[in-house]
Amino acid sequence: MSDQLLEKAARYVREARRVVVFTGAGVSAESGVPTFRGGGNTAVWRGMPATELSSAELLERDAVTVWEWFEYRRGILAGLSPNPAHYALAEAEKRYDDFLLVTQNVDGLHQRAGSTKIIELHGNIWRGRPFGSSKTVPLPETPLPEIPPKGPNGEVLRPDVVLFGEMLPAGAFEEAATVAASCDVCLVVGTSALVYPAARIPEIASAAGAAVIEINPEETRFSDFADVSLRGPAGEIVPKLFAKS
Ligand code: BJW
Repeated sequence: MSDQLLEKAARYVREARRVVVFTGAGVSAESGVPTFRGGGNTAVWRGMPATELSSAELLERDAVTVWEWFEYRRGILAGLSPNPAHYALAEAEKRYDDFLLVTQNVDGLHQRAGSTKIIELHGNIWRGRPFGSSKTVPLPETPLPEIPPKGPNGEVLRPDVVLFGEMLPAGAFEEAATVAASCDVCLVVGTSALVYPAARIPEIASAAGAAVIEINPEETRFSDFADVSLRGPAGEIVPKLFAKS
């Protein structure tokens, strides 16, 4: 990544009043969280790809296997910590009156780093909810005492995570889209931007005239929309970008 590109991106960030950050699995890669597609340590478990494991179809057929897959990941996540990218984004929100972090991640690492202005489009692995209900139950403990876990009234819980073929939490996408439509700068960090409707968020920002800055070691389908592409790991580039802004 050249100093010139970093300076160009820093200028956008410095002059912005309304900032949206859109993050994906890559922002947590340096914490040790596997990404879904590319970036090396792609998630496969018991020979099944994440697309099959994290599907509404499997949850309906075999909730125990889905919970075992989530428990395997919760066990890994419990030992991991936020990295410098998470911390830099948590600091950045204090600079702006209008700031929103829209994450596709379910790992909770942004909140552990201190982010508060956040929308989780795909839910959170540390919560469950009864089938057919949006009333969430915190599940901070791993391993869980039983699988599937039960709620306070003995009701069977499912993960509070948006699986393939499921709708996003009511209002979450709409709120993120409204803010994206009026931001000055949209940072797109560590995502392949392949999964919809989430990937619409940076597209909406770009179409509305925001400067789009992509941070990713690899080219993505979104690279063509970006005003600046900073190639490299988020844990290195995000802190540098805000330090220069
Ligand atoms: C680094 C780095 C470093 C590495 N620093 N970067 C149109 C066409 C075809 C299909 C569809 C369509 N519209 C919708 C669909 C279906 C589907 C979909 O989008 N499929 C696509 C794959 C095509 N979408 C859905 O099913 C959604 N629901 C929906 O559409 O509902 C409406 C509906 C209902 C009923 C019937 C029909 C429609 C819901 C999608 C929910 C996705 N959930 C998941 C799993 C969560 C559960 C779990 O955690 O197990 O969310 S999928 C998975 O992908 C996860 C992620 O949030 C999401 C996005 O992935 P992300 O974050 O971009 O990660 P990667 O791995 O793809 O990329 C990592 C990037 O990091 C890479 O670029 C690396 O280079 C980079 N990287 N190291 C910075 N150090």
